[in-house]
Amino acid sequence: MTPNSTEAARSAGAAGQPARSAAAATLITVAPTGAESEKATVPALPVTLDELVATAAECRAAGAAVIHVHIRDGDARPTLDLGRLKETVQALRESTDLIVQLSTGGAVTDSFEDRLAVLDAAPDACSLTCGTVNFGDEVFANPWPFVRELYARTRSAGVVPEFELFDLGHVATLHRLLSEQGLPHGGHVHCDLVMGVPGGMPGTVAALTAAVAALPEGATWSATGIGRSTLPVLFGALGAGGHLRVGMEDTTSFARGRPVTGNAELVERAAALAALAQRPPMVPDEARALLGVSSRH
Ligand code: KMH
Ligand code: ZN
Repeated sequence: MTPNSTEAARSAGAAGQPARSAAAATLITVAPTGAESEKATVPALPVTLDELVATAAECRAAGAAVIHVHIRDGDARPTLDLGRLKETVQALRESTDLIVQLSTGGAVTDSFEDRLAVLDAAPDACSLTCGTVNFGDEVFANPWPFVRELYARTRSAGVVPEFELFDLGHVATLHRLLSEQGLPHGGHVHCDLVMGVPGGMPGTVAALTAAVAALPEGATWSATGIGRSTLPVLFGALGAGGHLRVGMEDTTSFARGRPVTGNAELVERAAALAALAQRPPMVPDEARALLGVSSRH
């Protein structure tokens, strides 16, 4: 174990600094598109660059600080085309001050090679899933050698990872990563609990509490509940001092029998509930300070 990794195992806060834990303000991430829903069945899903940029601006105005990005091709199918990813990063940076977090999860059909190459689009941040999980009828594959390689590349590329945790075993893998390689670029560990995926941990307050208790000391976290677990997870996360991820990647229903009309209404609802909990949304510059993402200027 290197001195850096020893420190990481002890505390996920930056070395020599107090751990940045439960915050007074709420970090809201919007995940507007995902790779699973089809435009034909969900017309409000942003799939073109223009739709994504418009959504990003609306969600920023509603209280989002981070955008978790999956892109689509000309036929609205998920793609990891590097040219399109670079164009998307540039367009989002020009039109908003949101932290741009590219998905390295992609779709379940994407190759490991293409998923690693996402970092070449030079985003501010990326998702990094810490293990394989059944994903409905599919498998979202994240074997240890891939996770280890992706983490090493985030460190050398200077991209801040967000550790996506779909199951308690993924938390164990996060500890293993940190003890082997040390802290991420930016010096701070931030996780996202993705709950309620058929095959992953359930979207319940009991599961959230267990996962949070197992996180590295000093780590911050957000949570999102897929489908009908959206609201239980949102309320549980706010009550437990966590941050929030919302968006049409995770739910396409606003309420029973009422489809989401756009991502902004999901962000607006999260922001209103966070304000009610006396933890109003943080702006992107505050999120940069929390996550260790460097300022663009
Ligand atoms: N689309 C899922 C297979 C991520 O973005 O990093 C993977 C996913 C996770 O959405
Ligand atoms: Zn995603």
